[in-house]
Amino acid sequence: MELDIRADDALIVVDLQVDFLPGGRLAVADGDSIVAPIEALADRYANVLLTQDWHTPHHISFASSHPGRQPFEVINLDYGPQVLWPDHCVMGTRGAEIASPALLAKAQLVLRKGYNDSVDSYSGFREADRKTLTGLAGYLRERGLKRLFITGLATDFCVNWTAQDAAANGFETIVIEDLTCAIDTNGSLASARGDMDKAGVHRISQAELLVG
Ligand code: VGL
Ligand code: ZN
Repeated sequence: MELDIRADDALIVVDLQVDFLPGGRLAVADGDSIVAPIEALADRYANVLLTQDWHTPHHISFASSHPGRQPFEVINLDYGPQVLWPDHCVMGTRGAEIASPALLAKAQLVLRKGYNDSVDSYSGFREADRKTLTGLAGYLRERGLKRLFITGLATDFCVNWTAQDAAANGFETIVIEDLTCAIDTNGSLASARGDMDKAGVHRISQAELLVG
C-alpha cells in the first residue's frame, strides 16, 4: 500500500510518555527509538493529536492497588479481564509527561484518558467498560478529520485499542507499525495484530508513506 498524506488526515501519537520510555516505570523496550522518527513525520501532517495516559495515584490498573498481586498478572474486574501494571503515568507526575517537547508544541489536542479511578482506558475513544466515551470521535468528526494514522506506545495495548475503536467509529485507520513498540506480554502482540486485522485496521510501515 502506498499512501500520500492529505490535509484532512490526522497523525495520532499514542502515549509517548516518560514512563513508557527506557528508565520509566513501565518502560517499553526500544520505545526511545521511535521518538525522533515520529517528530520528523509529524512535520508532514497538518493535524497532530496526542493521547496521554493519565491515571489517579491508586488506579485500579495498578498491581499496587490489589494486595498480593504482581505486575503483569491478569485479574477479572466487573468490565472484564484487566492486566495489572506497575504504577505509571500518575497525573501530574514527571512520568506522565509527554516525552517529546516538539510533539507537545505541535499538538492541536492532547487527549487524556484513564483518569477514572475504577476504569482503565487503553483506547483514546472509549474506556475499558466499553461504554464511557472520551469525546475523541466527536472531536474528529466536527473537525472533518477522516483518516487517522496511528503511532506510539504500546502497539499491543493503547495503539491496538485506539486503532480498533477508530475503525469501529468509521474512520479509515492506518497503524504505522514501525513507529510503534510493543510490551508483548502473554502473546499480546500477536493477538493485537490479529484483532486489528479483523477490525479492518491497516498496518503499514513508514516507507509506504509517499514523500510528496
Ligand atoms: C499502556 C499499559 C498500561 C499503553 C497504558 O500506553 O499501551 N499500556 N497503560
Ligand atoms: Zn495505563
